[in-house]
Amino acid sequence: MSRPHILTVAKLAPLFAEQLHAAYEVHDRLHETDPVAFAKVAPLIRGIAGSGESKVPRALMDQLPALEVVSIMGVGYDGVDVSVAVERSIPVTHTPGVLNDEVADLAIGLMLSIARRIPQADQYVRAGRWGKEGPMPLTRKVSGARLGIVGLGRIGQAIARRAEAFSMSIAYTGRKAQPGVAYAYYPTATALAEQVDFLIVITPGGAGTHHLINSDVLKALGPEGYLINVARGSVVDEDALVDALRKRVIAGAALDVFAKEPHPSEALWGMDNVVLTPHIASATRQTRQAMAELAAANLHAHFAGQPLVSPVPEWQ
Ligand code: NAP
Ligand code: 8YV
Repeated sequence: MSRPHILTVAKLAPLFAEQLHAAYEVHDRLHETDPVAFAKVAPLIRGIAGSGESKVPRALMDQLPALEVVSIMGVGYDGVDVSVAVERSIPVTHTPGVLNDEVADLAIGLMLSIARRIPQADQYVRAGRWGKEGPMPLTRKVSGARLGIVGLGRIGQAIARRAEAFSMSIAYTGRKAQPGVAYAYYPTATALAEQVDFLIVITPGGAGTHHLINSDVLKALGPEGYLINVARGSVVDEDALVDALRKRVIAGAALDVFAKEPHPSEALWGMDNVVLTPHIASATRQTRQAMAELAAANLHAHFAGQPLVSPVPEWQ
């Protein structure tokens, strides 16, 4: 029997790509790299494979009459137009759960990095400033401080568990209070920001959270407050953030995600009160392996006529 044809819509992790090549005819980003060749194979494409950052818009799905399944190697799938997939009864799958620890670890790492100025301290030593200028200025204590979590989902809860070990007081916001959760709930990000020293953002991206963190939230966080974003760049109004950092409306920000990836605003590059990482929260060999296996397992299940392992909530 002929192998199903799959279109990749991102430069996929080698771990995922290897599994795809073993089982399918893979057309590697052909719609971008060779539109003429793509037009010929488009009618054969039965599956799309992408990453959490991938775009799968209506315009692409409209060119794929035989499309049956979209598998995203990532928990976030805000780039997929799920309403079109639902209209056409095309299941969409993602990789929840297997990356909770990794993303939570990085969120805590970023919080410590910006508060204790660890990357800046490293630069201070390397530039020979310790010997010339003496000790660095004092920094901000994290243990015992007040943490606000915007989005207390799977990863948000993993962050909260780690923060408990730092004796932090924990509060959160979301669209609703969560039954059985003892942390203080605030109905808006602004109300939460007013009450905390560190605000960690870990919601999905997409229209529902677009610019949820705006100038009002940053003002509420205040000149002693720090923002950490490990969610999606779209959740934070990046222009408002740059302005707030320049004017010291907030003390600092640590960002793993940006409005335009992989080209974050250059205004951030020269700032001393930021820590910037290139969307690496889940990027360890161990976790990417687990994500790749789950993303491949979803495709294999679909083509074997088995139940999907981890469909997105809209599909459940
Ligand atoms: P999850 O379990 O679905 O949790 C999402 C949380 O966000 C829920 O607690 C939800 O609470 C809240 N939320 C949703 N819409 C909201 C809104 N409009 N306003 C306020 N809160 C809202 O998802 P997860 O597995 O923790 O993943 C969360 C996100 O992290 C992903 O979607 C992805 O964007 C991001 N992520 C980033 C990386 C990275 O590499 N940086 C890696 C993995 C994930 P309510 O339903 O109560 O509102
Ligand atoms: C990855 C992510 O960057 O899971 C997500 O939503 O943003 C990250 O884990 C990506 O999806 C890896 O393919």
